Amino acid sequence: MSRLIVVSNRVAPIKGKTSAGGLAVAVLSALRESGGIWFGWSGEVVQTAAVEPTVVKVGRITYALADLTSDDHNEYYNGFANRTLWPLFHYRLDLTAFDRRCFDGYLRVNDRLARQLVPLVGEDDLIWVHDYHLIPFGEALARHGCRAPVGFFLHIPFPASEVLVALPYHQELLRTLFAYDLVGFQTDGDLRAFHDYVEREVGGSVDPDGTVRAFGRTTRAGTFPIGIDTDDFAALPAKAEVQRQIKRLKSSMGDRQLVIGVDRLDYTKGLVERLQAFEQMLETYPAMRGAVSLLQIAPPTRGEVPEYADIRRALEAVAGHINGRFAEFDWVPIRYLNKSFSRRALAGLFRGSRVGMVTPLRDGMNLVAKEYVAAQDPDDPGVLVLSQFSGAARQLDAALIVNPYDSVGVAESLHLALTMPIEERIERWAALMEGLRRDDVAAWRNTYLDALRRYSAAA
Ligand code: GDG
Repeated sequence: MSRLIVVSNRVAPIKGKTSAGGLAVAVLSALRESGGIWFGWSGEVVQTAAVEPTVVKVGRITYALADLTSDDHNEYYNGFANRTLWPLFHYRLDLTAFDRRCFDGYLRVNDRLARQLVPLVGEDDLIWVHDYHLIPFGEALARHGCRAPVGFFLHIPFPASEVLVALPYHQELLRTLFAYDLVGFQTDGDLRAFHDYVEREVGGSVDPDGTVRAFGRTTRAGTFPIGIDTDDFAALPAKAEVQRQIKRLKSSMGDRQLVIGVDRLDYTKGLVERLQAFEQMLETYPAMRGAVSLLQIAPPTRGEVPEYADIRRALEAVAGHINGRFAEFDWVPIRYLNKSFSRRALAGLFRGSRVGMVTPLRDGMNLVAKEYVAAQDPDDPGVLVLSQFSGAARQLDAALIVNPYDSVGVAESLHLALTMPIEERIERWAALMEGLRRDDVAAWRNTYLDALRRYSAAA
């Protein structure tokens, strides 16, 4: 079996348990199986970046870590990746910064990282590059003489071309995607948007077999929806420490029901709209006052990007407003926690909650939706309320699908979820779980890597 090289902006912690999220779980098990390298940013910002990455070998996995200078960090990471591509690809043109200097920094860092990786690449290796930070990485590899097969997977949405073309250098960026042997997207909608861009904006063409031609180059593109390690997640609530925590949660709630939301504190996750829909539910259904609380966990991320401080303030204000309006001396409607929990603790909180609210305004997939379902008690499962704008909604159609902008509609669905008879809850949950077991993270990884091997052998 050829050796795998995974490239992502951040590398999972080398030491400690694999309590990491979806990407890390998928990648680690593949690397353990075939042996290989995980290459990415060390997380360190230094004055002068070393020419070679730091290499640490643990079992069959070699971690290769590169540092960034503070200019790199500002222009590549905080700048073009998180202030341009992230908001733009999530349809937030109003929050998108257009700064050529940051784009140049992004290209420069991609080039340098690729140059650092090339000496580590062997003849039979297979390279898998992840996400929006690293779109030009494949082209940079080729520039530095790498001939190994290289695939790319985009974890976030691919936007409609009307949105994408607002980026002044969209062609310069998008042509680099054609250096890959395979470009993977989360959903058919993302793939369609990519095809549409190719055909209508740059006069390219798409063959029925998935071959895409543009800029005088050829690549393949397909849909590979990411999954979770379903059985592993489903086993977490049975652990003794998680059982203890579920008990504690239940005794804090008494007879009341809990609705849970878990999201990085990000403006794409629809947190303010979610709280407003919860408020709407309390307004429309007064019997719910005192009977249900929303536990919102929102660990802060990307604190150096100003838009993230804004969303934090907005969320605090709306949570405060709702609690001020409805709270009683023995009940608060919103429990808002601005910190992170262990994976196990999250599984316990999911298990203890009657409803999981996953209502992003845009999301490539959303793994929390899948984790919430996997953590449920098969005999008494909770209900998932899921945004139509998440990639997950394409697969999890037995959830209650909502439009997160429609607070009245979300409030109705939430009420329906809270009052749903047990037979219907079990039926919906079983249908969701069947899909999650079939399309798990191993299936995602294997389908993608098989396709990459096939296409690169045919090229
Ligand atoms: C990107 C795309 C796509 C959250 N809080 C805590 C915690 N988490 C974990 C969740 C989940 C992961 O982080 C978040 O994954 P999501 O998929 O929900 O969202 P993004 O971070 O935006 O991920 C997304 C994903 O990539 C994969 O392709 O689905 O669309 O945006 O696993 O459980 N984990 C722990 N403590 C927390 O407080 N331990």
